[in-house]
Amino acid sequence: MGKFFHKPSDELRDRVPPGQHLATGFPVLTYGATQHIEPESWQLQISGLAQPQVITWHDLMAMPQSSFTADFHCVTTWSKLDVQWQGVKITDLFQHFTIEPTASHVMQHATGGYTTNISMEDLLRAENFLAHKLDNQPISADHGGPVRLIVPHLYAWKGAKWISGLEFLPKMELGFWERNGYHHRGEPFAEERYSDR
Ligand SMILES: Nc1nc2c(c(=O)[nH]1)N[C@H]1C(S)=C(S)[C@@H](COP(=O)(O)O)O[C@H]1N2
Ligand SMILES: [Mo]
Repeated sequence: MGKFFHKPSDELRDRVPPGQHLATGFPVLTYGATQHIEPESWQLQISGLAQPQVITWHDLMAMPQSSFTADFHCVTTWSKLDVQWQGVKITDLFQHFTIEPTASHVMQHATGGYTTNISMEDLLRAENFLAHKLDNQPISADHGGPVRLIVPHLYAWKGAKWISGLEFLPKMELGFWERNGYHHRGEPFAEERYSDR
């Protein structure tokens, strides 16, 4: 363990949530099999309480592109600061379809069957994005390429790798880890790791 994790220095400590250690490198954390998807065959299905539609790789590339520097916190206690991504802001993506005002929550769906739930309030923030580049390169399959969701203010399980759908819901439903005992929201500085139900 000592080889792979180290204690944060003083100036970084306030960016590392309680119970977390800095990881060296960028570990891969996947439940189940890595998905291999060609960019040209990637699609995002918009469903539920929204105008149904399919967003293709071509559509995504035509949207405004942004660069992001974001801290990454895995609930298994490792964090990585200042990860460099490129992609499309959720606020820009949401210009492309209408969402019914009764939609309060969203289920993220991923190829391979992973799901994770998030509230509209937590999803619709300026710092959230669909990522397609990591360190200036296409995201590798292990890290969720060609497209994954990143929600920097929540634990990283709240961003689906190989994202394939956003389903807009009238109330909270639980995703894969949330049904298996993880917290419904997952805010790292509040250590929202496990469900209290
Ligand atoms: N589709 C899918 N997305 C996922 C996961 C997964 O198993 N499948 N794991 C989550 C968890 S727990 C974490 S910490 C991050 C890990 O991303 P990484 O493998 O790029 O480090 O992806 C999240 N998104
Ligand atoms: Mo994680």
